[in-house]
Amino acid sequence: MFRKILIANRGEIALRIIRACKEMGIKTVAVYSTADKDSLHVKYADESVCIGPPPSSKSYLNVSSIISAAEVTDSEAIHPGYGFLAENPNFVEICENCGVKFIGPTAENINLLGNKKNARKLVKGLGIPVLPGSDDIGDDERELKKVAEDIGYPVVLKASFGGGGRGIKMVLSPAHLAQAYYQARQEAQAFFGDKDVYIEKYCENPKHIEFQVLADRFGNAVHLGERDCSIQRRHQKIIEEAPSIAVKSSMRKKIGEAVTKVLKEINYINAATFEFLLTGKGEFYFMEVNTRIQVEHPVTEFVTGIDIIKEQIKIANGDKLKIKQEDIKIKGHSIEVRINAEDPVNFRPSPGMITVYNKPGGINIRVDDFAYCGYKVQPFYDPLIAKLVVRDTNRIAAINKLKSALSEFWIEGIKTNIPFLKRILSDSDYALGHVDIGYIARLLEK
Ligand code: MV4
Repeated sequence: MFRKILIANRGEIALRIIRACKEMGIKTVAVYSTADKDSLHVKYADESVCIGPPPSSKSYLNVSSIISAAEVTDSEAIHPGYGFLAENPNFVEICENCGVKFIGPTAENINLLGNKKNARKLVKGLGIPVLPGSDDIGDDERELKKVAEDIGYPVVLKASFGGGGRGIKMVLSPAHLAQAYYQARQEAQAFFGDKDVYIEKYCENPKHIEFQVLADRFGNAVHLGERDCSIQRRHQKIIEEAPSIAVKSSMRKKIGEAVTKVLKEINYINAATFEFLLTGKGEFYFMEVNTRIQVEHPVTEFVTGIDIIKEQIKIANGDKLKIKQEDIKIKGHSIEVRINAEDPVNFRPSPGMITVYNKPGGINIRVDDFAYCGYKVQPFYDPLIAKLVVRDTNRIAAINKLKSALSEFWIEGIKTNIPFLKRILSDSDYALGHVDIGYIARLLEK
């Protein structure tokens, strides 16, 4: 097993990875920007290296600083966490060329799935349902018009290299198609450096369901069931749960088997998440694959009992996946809320000094965080300061446990979204499971 791992990230995920390493007897190296010198990930790691000034572009995205840090500390592997360099195939290649193991998929895996149009074509060919659309639309406006007519309006235009909600345009009628198309291409070029876009039928009021998967280099792959991540605002997830009350075990088995088949087919290695839209009629449609550990992985860990970070490390080390699909049982119901340093009314970031920090405790209550009393929340990064995750026997019990735990969370000095989270947890539509990707917009209209 690796002797020492460098964690190329900050915040709660850096701490989460350090904990997994400690339990496995692996030494850890934290990297940090000057703004993060007082962060817990720096204090809890065995060693730490400053990699630059506060802006991410000069620190957590600074490839040469990070590689140098790995070399001077004799680190054998790098865990990228999520965001930053986690899905950058060039970084993966640089790591491998420098003799440092990247804890994640291969550069080839990321290249293949990072192009959403290609990913759609690939999974479609392997029997996974995709929305009606076109694999290839050239530069021809007439052809585009015809494809849209065949699909039926409304349609969406998506950037092949978009993702996470960026680079998607809805078109309601033929009159708006051409303009939307040129605008979509121009924006795709500006944001993602590639103007390629594809077209799909627009899916009305779906749930966002995603499947967690793990695969080793020997062709073994398992799925850990799904998460329901429908509660989001402007493509930022707020509440995630596992399992989804809208997914029957027969459907879980069917989709799970299909996604593990894709992984085996493309020799995928490590953790991945397959995102789907689920319609009110119970139809699944593939959206995209995320080739990283995700923020919301703890809900899956709670209902399966599997430590996904430890599995990632073992897979990267070349170990054979010991988990068998038939041994994976979904037990109870888990819900996670994301606690952000933001104004609960206007959602604006609220950095500053935390003067009181008291977190909840109890059986089946987990807090993944990195703050403490006296810690200064920095304005340069993601506003996520903690994830509160619970597990109980069923969804209603989990909601009640979460409400109770949230009432114990006591943070002063900065504003947090806790009041907004409490409002959702007390909403009758939420309790009834009447949620889809438009839920938050509707709640804010109430
Ligand atoms: C869609 C869609 C409806 N129909 N595709 C947004 C994020 C990106 N991964 C894909 N997204 C969507 N694709 C079709 N054909 C609606 C969305 C979407 C969405 C998806 C998941 C969670 C939240 C969302 C919010 C707005 C739009």
